[in-house]
Amino acid sequence: MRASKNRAKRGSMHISGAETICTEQQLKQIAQQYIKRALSHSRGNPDEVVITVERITKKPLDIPLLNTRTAKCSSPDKARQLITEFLLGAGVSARAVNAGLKVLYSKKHMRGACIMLSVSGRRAEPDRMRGVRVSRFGMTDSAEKIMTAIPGIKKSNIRTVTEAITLASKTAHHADILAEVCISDDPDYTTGYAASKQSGYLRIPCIKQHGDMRGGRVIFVRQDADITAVVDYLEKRPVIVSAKKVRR
Ligand code: WAQ
Ligand code: MG
Repeated sequence: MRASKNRAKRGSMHISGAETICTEQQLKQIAQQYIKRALSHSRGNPDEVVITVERITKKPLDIPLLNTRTAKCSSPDKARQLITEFLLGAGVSARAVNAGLKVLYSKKHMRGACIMLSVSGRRAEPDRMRGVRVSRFGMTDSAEKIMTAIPGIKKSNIRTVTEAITLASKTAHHADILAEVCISDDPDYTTGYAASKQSGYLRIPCIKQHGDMRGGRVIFVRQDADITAVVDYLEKRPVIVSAKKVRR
């Protein structure tokens, strides 16, 4: 689902988006939920809502759910420090960390993610205005049950966190991806995350100020990554995140 608002002269503004994998039987109910979501979003009222449904013919790849931790963080400054430490630990260069932070805290708003080369800090996504939209991912029921048991997550936020961890688990699974950082563009959602296969999913509270409409996602890839293959994996490869393979 994607919802957007028309703005005079400035083109359309992205309001919200969501994606999942479901059975044919679940389709009607999920489409209804997505339309409801599109029409009641904190970023505003959309002028256009697009629902795309596609049959998956390839068997989804079964990948593990990332482990979750929550950082102690009480300000965006501290969050920047935590993000920096996380990324350096994942093998991202200081130069690429700074370039990534610039994109994450920029006023420019994208619908998808920036793909950044982890040594040079060069942006490699084919369309810089749109970014790369990670899609075709879902979670098994047993993994969803684990999500509801994570301590410290408000009930009303479980859906957001579940979707973010599913996306992050898919992203982190690719061999050419070193790490990902995300800040929600919802003005009332101030917890972001950093994730990698090695370190798991680190929730970062107070990553931005309440009321801030900015947000973004940056995916750091190996300097010599095959970008076309990475983008194809992120956008097209069906993936199911399952709990049975959780690493502890
Ligand atoms: N693929 C790539 N980038 C995306 C996607 C996607 N499917 N969805 C959103 N983005 C980018 C886009 O630039 C948005 O502006 C930005 O990420 C934020 O998207 O554990 O809600 O959907 O509590 O607002 C984090 C949860 C929630 C942390 C993140 O992101 C936690 C969130 P949003
Ligand atoms: Mg959002």
